[in-house]
Amino acid sequence: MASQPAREWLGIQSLPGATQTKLHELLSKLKQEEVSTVTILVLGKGGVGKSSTVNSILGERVASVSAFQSEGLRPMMFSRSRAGFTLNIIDTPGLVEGGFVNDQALDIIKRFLLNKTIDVLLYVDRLDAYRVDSLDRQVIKAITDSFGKRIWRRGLLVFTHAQLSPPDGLEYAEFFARRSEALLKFIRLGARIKKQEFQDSMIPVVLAENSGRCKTNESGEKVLPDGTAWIPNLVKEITDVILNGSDAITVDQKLIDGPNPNDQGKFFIPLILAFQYFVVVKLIKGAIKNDTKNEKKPLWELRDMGLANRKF
Ligand SMILES: Nc1nc2c(ncn2[C@@H]2O[C@H](COP(=O)(O)OP(=O)(O)O)[C@@H](O)[C@H]2O)c(=O)[nH]1
Ligand SMILES: [Mg+2]
Repeated sequence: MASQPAREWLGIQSLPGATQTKLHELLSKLKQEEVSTVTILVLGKGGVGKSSTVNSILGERVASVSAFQSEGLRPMMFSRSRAGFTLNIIDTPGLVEGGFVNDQALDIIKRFLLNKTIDVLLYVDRLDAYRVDSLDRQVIKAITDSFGKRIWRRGLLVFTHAQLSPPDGLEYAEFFARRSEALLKFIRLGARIKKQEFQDSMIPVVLAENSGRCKTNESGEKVLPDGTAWIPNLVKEITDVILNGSDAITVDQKLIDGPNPNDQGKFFIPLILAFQYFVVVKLIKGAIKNDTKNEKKPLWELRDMGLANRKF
């Protein structure tokens, strides 16, 4: 798929000055580390705020936002460049349809990503959901099966709708901690990551509030209930993930067609079975051969050979 050349990132100028300064600092930090292109993949269920978050980061209304999940089927990549730095953000349709993971949607996303390198995965969900269920686990498993476990080393969990009043008189921090813990546990289970490994490289959890009614600070930056300006905070976490020493995920044909990247070993199973088959067939054939050798020749055969004349 031909990708259009990156447009100048004008949207950044619509963000408050304080945010622009912080973003520029982060971009130069990346450039110092010789990272000049960053590609962010945004995944999650439908209606959780993926497109809105893309728009918030870019400072432009480019991804179409809908309250009623009538998203298109195709992923969209928005590319913006700024001072020699290119940011690609890939917005995707929701991964769930009718209560199940939509494999077709996932397939389309994988094909779209062919020959692209994913630097960061933003897994988006709502903060104001009170339960995680088997569907969350299925979605996480589907992502893991498609891109491999290691995509989570490049993953960030983003909770939208961060400006909420927790239910049941819970403190905000307590509610956030519980919600994070519940979803992180599902990521660990869905991706089948060992507990220790998971704790050693904790997936960062970041809050976002895309609503136009989000509170702002004196500089006009949208803030979380604790006063953190969330856009620079999210971009900072993205930068940290890029520099955390793990590898980016390059999507090649092998990853798309190939065996489940988590089951590399299983690739050999057909070969092993074929090998066993040949060994067994050989053994059986050998056994039959021996049998025929040892077998007494039937009389008719002896007769045909002219050896049994007298006997008939
Ligand atoms: N209050 C609030 N609404 C949001 C937030 N993010 C998204 N929405 C709304 O949720 C609906 C779905 O958002 P959208 O970005 O289209 O979700 P997507 O399907 O995951 O791309 C839209 O009506 C958005 O305006 C948020 O952080 N806070
Ligand atoms: Mg969307």
